[in-house]
Amino acid sequence: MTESLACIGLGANLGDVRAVLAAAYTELQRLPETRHHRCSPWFRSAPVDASGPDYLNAVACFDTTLSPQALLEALQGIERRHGRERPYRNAPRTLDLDLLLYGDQRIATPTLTVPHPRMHERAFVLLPLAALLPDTVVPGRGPISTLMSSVARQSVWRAD
Ligand code: A4P
Ligand code: MG
Repeated sequence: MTESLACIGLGANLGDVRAVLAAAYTELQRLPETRHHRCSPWFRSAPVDASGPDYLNAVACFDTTLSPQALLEALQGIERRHGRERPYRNAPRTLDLDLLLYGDQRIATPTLTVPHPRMHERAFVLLPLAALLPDTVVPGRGPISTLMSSVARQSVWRAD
């Protein structure tokens, strides 16, 4: 199978969020059929469309031959190991791992939508992604530089 660049959004707003994000990135690096891992700086932001404490967010990218569905299942396995519970949509969470981009593919199945359907309107995704891959073009949405100008009023700040 050919290799694709996968981008993962990491977010947490419950518990020791720094430790959780660091552990999650380590687990991503250990996934089979993945290589060339890199992680953005970490950013803090107020919850968007949600409540609870501020979030810590980052984006990780790697090359992979895992299929998008296999990768989603691997992400959900990591979430579960970190005690993720889903009492209601957008509930505060110990760890949220979203598949943001998978190469330049557009995917719409009952369990997986790629690009992630809300990523283009969220500064807490776009800023870390741009820090890592400034030339990203979000399929169906456009260049990340253009997308960032429309979220400039959302306050997101570097956490390191
Ligand atoms: N699913 C479909 N497409 C995808 C994808 N590309 N990546 C399905 C991951 N999952 C995808 O997700 C529900 C279902 O979406 C999964 O079973 C999967 O089959 P979930 O993580 O269980 O539920 P959720 O967290 O309620 O939804 P989601 O989509 O993760 O929420 P959002 O829209 O990502 O929002 N504010 C700040 N500042 N920082 C944040 O990180 N995160 C959210 C979550 C809200 N506000 C936030 C942040
Ligand atoms: Mg999620």
